[in-house]
Amino acid sequence: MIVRTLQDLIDTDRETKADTWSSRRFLLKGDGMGFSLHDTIIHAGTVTEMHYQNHLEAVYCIEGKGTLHDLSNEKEYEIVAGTMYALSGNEKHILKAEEQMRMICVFNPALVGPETHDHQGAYPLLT
Ligand code: 9YT
Repeated sequence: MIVRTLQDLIDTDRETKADTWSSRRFLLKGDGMGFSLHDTIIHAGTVTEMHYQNHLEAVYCIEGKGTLHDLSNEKEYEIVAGTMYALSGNEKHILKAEEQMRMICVFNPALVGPETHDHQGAYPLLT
């Protein structure tokens, strides 16, 4: 069994910081669960373009408010606490955070640890 608190992750190698977000990674590939589980803060007033070409991601918003723009079909969605989105088709997308947002993110396959976005807004497939 694995038991961790958010405090166990902060300012360790399980926290990855980018300009617009900070990702605290509860579960990674090495934990052997087959997915990774993150508690991610999206900073207020930021715009992040992402395109996870090598991973499927589900995102559950538990705090804050923003807009999700699906660039594959130009649809826009309001994202508030209690809303989930799943990038089931590896959709390229833009997240605009009107307020600080807190998201629970699940990645399949699991991230290994230090991944951050490349120039396309993707994570590399690490082994
Ligand atoms: C919502 C989102 O995708 N934010 C970017 C960070 C990423 N999800 C992560 O690694 O936690």
